[in-house]
Order: sequence, then structure tokens, then C-alpha cells
Amino acid sequence: MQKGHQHPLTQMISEINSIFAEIGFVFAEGPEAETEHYNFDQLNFPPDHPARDMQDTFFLRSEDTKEPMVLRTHTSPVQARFMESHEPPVRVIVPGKVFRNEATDATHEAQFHQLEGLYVDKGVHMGHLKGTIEHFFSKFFAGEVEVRFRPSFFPFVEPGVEIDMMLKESDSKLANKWIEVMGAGMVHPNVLKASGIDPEVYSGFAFGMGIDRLAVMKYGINDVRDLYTGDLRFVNQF
Ligand code: 2U9
Repeated sequence: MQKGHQHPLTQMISEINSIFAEIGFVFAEGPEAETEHYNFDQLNFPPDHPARDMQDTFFLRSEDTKEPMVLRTHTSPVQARFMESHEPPVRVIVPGKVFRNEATDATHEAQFHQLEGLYVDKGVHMGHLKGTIEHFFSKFFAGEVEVRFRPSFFPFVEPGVEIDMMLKESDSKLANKWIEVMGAGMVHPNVLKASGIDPEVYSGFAFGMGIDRLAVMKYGINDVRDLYTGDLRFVNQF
């Protein structure tokens, strides 16, 4: 009889966790149904931010829930909770399923997997972010990698950046071109404060990326929806 094996996304999450564990990050997880407080307010989303719109977020309406709840739109609330219960230094890696209320196509799913990371300590700066990300991608794609930052905006970081990577000296199809891979930045002082960490003493970097997109890059998958059908003709290729 043919033996089963882990789903390609589960395999990737294990591999990612091991790479980050080697440089001192611990794994954390949290609820998929979150309070609006942890999903938005504590992360410095203003009350009128478009992400809070019904078009983008699945709101849970129930008689039983005392607080307004959503299906988490990112894994960031896990880090917000982690900071409340842990003193710095905090080094945490958070893979998990997230939800967006949007139409699906070959590159978009209403549920997908994110990988986020957070490092908070005294004196943490963008140089640490760059070194960490370069290290991760060079291990993950097993080759020398260069990364570059472009200015961007996310409510929970300041400054915020988009990160591109280039794989060098490799036979891979990805080699020698800049590819946008993730967003990141220095944790906004309001976010540190809201989680009980003094921004005058500590600073931190955070990053976030789609694991499905990483799978597309690493394995050349054509349609992200294949990752969620459970079709064995697809799954057994990994
Ligand atoms: C805390 C503080 C800051 C996490 C971050 C991004 C930038 C980002 C997107 C990438 C593609 C989400 O999957 S995606 O659509 N994410 O660009 N995420 S900084 O920042 C945090 C998280 C938690 C407490």
C-alpha cells in the first residue's frame, strides 16, 4: 500500500520553522477567529481603514460573542498577543491560515497561509531585518540571495518596506531577476505601546509574506487553488 505524506504546505512550514529555529526564533500560533481588537485596533489600524470593510474582511456575527469578531486577515494578532505575555527579547515566527473576503483566481484564494516574524529587543534596526531575510531566503532556495528594500506603507510598521529578492548563480527559473516577496518594517511605536512594551527602550522589526506564493515560486505551481482542493494527483507530486 502506498504510504501517505504531509501536504506540501505543511512540509514547507516545517522547513521554514527549522530555518528560523536555528537563529533563535520560536514558533507561535493563535486563534483563526479573532477579536477586532487584536486583528485591527492593537495593530494601529485607524477606525476607518479600508481593510475593516465588509468587502475585505469576513465578520463573524454571533449572539454568543461578547466582542466583535472576524476571521483573522493576517497572523499579526498572534504576535500582538505574544508581546503581551512575554518580555523582550522576543523572537517569534508565526505561520498560519488567514482569510480575505475576495474573489478567487489562479493567484488569489479567500484563504491562504501567511508567514510572519517579529524580533523585539534593545537596539534592533533595519540592518538586522535585512540580514535575517537574506539568511532565510538563501537557506530556503539553497543558493546565494540578494535582497533590496523599497519604501512602502502598512499601519503596523514605520518605516515600512516591500522586499525584493534575487537568487544568484543558480539554474533555477527564478535566478538573476528581482522578485517581490514580502512586506516588512520597524514595528510602529503605537503597536509596541499597545502590547505593553516601552518604545523608548525597545525597537523591533516585523515581516509578513504569503506561504502559498513561496510554494508557487519554489515548486512552479500554476494555480494556488490546487493547494486547497486535496486532489491527490496534485498532492502526491510532493
Ligand atoms: C506586529 C507588528 C508588525 C507584519 C508585517 C507585512 C509587513 C506585509 C503582507 C505580505 C503579503 C501580507 O500575505 S500578505 O498579503 N504583509 O507586508 N506584514 S510588516 O508586521 C507586524 C506584525 C505584527 C505586532
